[in-house]
Amino acid sequence: MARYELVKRSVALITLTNPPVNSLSSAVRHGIAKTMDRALSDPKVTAVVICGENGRFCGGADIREFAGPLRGPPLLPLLDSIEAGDKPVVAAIEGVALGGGLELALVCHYRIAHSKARLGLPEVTLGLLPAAGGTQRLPRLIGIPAALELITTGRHVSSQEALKLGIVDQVTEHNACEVAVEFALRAVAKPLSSRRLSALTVPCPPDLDALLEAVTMQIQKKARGVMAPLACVQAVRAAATMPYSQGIKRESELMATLFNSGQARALQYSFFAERTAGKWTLPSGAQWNDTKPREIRSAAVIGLGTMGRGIAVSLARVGISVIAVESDRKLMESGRQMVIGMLERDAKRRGVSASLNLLKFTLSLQDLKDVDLVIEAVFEDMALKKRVFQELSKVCRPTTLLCSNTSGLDVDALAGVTDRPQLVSGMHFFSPAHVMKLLEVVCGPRSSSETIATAMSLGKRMGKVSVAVGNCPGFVGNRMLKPYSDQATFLLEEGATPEQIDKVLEDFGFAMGVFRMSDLAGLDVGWRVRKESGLTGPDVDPKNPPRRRQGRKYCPIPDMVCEQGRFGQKTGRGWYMYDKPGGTNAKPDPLIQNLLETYRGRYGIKPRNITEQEIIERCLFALANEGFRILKDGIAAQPEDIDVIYQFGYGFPRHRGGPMFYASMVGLERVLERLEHYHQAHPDVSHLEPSPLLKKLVACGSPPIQKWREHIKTIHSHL
Ligand code: 3H9
Repeated sequence: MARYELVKRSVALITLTNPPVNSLSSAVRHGIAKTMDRALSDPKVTAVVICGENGRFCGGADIREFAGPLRGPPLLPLLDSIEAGDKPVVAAIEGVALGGGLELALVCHYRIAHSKARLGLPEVTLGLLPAAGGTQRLPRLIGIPAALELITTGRHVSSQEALKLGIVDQVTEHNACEVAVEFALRAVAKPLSSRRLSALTVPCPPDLDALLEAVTMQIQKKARGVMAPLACVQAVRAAATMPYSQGIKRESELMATLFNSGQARALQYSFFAERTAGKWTLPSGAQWNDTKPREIRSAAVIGLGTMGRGIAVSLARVGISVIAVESDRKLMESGRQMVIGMLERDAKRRGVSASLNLLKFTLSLQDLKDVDLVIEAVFEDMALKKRVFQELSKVCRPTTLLCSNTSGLDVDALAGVTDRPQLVSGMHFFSPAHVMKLLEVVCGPRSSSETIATAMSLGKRMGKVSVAVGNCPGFVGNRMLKPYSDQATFLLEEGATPEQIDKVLEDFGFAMGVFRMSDLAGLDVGWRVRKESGLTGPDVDPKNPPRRRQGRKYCPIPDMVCEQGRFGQKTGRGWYMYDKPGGTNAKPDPLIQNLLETYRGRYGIKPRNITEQEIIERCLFALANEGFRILKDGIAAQPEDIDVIYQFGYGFPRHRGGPMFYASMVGLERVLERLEHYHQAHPDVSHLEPSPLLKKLVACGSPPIQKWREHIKTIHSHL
């Protein structure tokens, strides 16, 4: 776990060996303690170099160990003892020095970084703070403002930036380890006292209080209700105002509070969920690690609406040549302007040149003969999509993969009109597609493992978090959205207002409440879907719209809002009013208040006071309940997939883990009991009826979320 060698006769080279990221597991800490003792006690050794195996210095504490009791030597005293040693220690940083890895480097007396290395203290993203002295040493090294920014955001910096900030002493293009050994030999005769960061005084800015206040306000605005960044500010304040020995105590106290919080558990769960989500398995048994994806060099995007434009940009900026197809010259020209503008802005932001030469625009599908993959992004209309797929099947070479950016239509029905159903899958992007990180890869029953592997790997290449899902109406994300938003509109009928519901959801941590999100997405989208599915239309009596349709409870209020031409932000009116069409500043609208009062009066509904607890429970437990159904139906393979989809596609707060993790934290028994309660009160709302899987899990003693899979594995999977 820590290898020891003597090099150049007098330098002890300690190599951390815990693949893949050389995290500081108990065995590694033990290894460091042992090898450091050996180096410090061996008179032949004049200096020490610490490096990591396989070109990675260290990815920090072993996050998996946080779930159990502490074993092995604690990190902080171990690091303090390295710094206190009387032989120079040099960190040779290749790959990454993150979290505890950077804290280890900070107790070394010198730091040499490879030019491609990345450094940072990302503990805050795991709901923690750098508790092995990081909050106390970094400010002493680079000053309060810079340290505060790095610690509260968890941002990684390049080695070049680290050099500018003063975190590292030298950046090299060569083998960092070899350079560090030479450096160590030169450092032998030099005094170490000024290299021990804990002994330095903090360069304290005169306006410390104002600075900390400003950062606190910024955090409260951006990360509402999130504890860790605020604790980081307090720890840095301690560094600025207390001697090291007291500051470190404060750091530990703050860490203890965070460590035991639900937020830290949720954020660490989220870290692993994001990685687990990429590991798909199909009913055939084929899986992520035994199926080779095809290489995609060229792709086509059909339709240059909002989605198509974002998809074209996502492809081109990772070096894939793109043919974009539109049906009419005017649309094609405006699409071209927008795609070029988006790519140019994106390239400017990233400091690279825009890959405009990769783009081609055409009116003819005939031009797609030779592309490797097509992503269809036309209107959400099955007949139209089928026509496109039929045409593609004729035009493209037989090996071209055909994907649909549908948000919920039957991918297998599209596959069925082609000559290559095994090469068809869904690639459901989220709007705006070049910004949003989520990609649902929809596996049809006939999609081959190579098709899924290729779509998943293409997603990864485009920087997306890709999740494989089964084929059913709405897939995972949009299928779950329905009960969630239905509950919100039923609550309006009963006495709530859009702003009340949104405030509760936003205080919970959602980026946007359900009504503000609908206004942003456009209310006409859902209206069109409801009309197409026969739920509303010209046959409905506008004066007395029925509240039961197709055998279920139905809330006509969203249709009534649309009938007034209120489609959300784009029309300047929706659930809220805006300064102008396209405005984003949502204000409560008395007309909506009026509409709700008239509606309740018409149906004799006596408005009641609705509590925050009821809003949370009805919206979020209904959301999770559908998640349990999705798991049982085999549309998602594991709860982590659902949670990742909700975090990256629907603004579910990461520090709550996602709807399924949230349900597990509330307690499955409690969720079941509340759903039963609400279903009793609303027996005509089927999505409030507790799902069989939820009941089964409760009957099995509510196992932890990581064990749910064992209770669903017998069910037929669509994945
Ligand atoms: C800390 O240090 C606390 C201290 O301040 C004080 C304590 C007292 N532990 O991301 P990848 C796994 S908190 C355990 O796919 P990449 C990961 O799950 C820690 N496991 O690779 C995956 O497993 P699998 C602060 C870890 O190349 C595999 O390694 N540190 C850890 O895209 C590959 O990971 C951080 O927050 C870990 N620390 O990215 C850094 N790190 O193969 C967290 C990774 O089974 N790590 N794994 O799915 C990262 O940000 C990225 O993993 C890294 C590599 C950039 C290092």
